[in-house]
Amino acid sequence: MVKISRCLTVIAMGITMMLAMVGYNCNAEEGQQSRIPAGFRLASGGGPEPYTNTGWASAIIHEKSGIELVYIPAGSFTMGSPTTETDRNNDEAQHPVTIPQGFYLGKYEVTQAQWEKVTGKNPSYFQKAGASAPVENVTMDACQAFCTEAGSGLRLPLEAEWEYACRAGTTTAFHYGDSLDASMANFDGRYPSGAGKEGDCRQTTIAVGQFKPNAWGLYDMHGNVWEWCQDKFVTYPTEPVTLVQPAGPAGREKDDVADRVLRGGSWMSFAWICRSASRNWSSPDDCDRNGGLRVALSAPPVQ
Ligand SMILES: [Ca+2]
Repeated sequence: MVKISRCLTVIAMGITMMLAMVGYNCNAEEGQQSRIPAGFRLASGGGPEPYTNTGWASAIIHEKSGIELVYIPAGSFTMGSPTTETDRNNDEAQHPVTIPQGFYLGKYEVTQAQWEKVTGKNPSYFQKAGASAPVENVTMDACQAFCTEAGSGLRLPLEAEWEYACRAGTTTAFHYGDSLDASMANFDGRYPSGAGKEGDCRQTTIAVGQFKPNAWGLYDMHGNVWEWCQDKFVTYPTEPVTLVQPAGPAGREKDDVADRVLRGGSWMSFAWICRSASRNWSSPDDCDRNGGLRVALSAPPVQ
């Protein structure tokens, strides 16, 4: 009996250790279990993600930075824009993309306060916009370093992850539909799209999260600041792509200055530049007051 009891105790300890290794915690509020990555806690109201039954939490907060991320389910989508889309560019050729693993993406752009909490500095041009405005004036290299310093596997999203998450199942020019005006996003409202009404250009970044989110709960995917992606700016393939999602941030060789991708448009962009499929690029060591970031985190299936 004693032997059996000890044996059961050892098994129970083993299971506990295994669960701890994958960050499997209990969401007391919901009475449901959610898998939470190490270095994060469950966000208020977050239970198991409702899309693909992986057990990963639907929303988590990074302990060190306070950054909140939401779960984006695995799936397939058509990347790029149809030739019928108004004001499209010819670098947006449509092609099928499969996102094999769910992942987390920042609910908001990284704010000035979050950047300063991790790095001790605030390089932003628009500091008067406040601590809740997105950090800008950051190079892609600085964003990679930020992710490394923040730790816990935070990284920049891949371009395909970004567009997939922005669309959240939509096929229109914006996740809102085919119209965009200054009541829907922070961009140069003098140049709206579709049925959007002409408005003003705010001429500054503003605090994140002031407009409606998309279907997956992401804010400011259109406008406010451009968002750096991890990969190089390349011509799209025509054949289907299955994404290889990285486990963490990637640096670059010193002499590798190939342009990197930025997405979503900024406070000074016209609406058509803020479209879901619209692409921008810059050298990884360039920065200006239009460019910031949103972080991602891989969430692979647990074996
Ligand atoms: Ca943005």
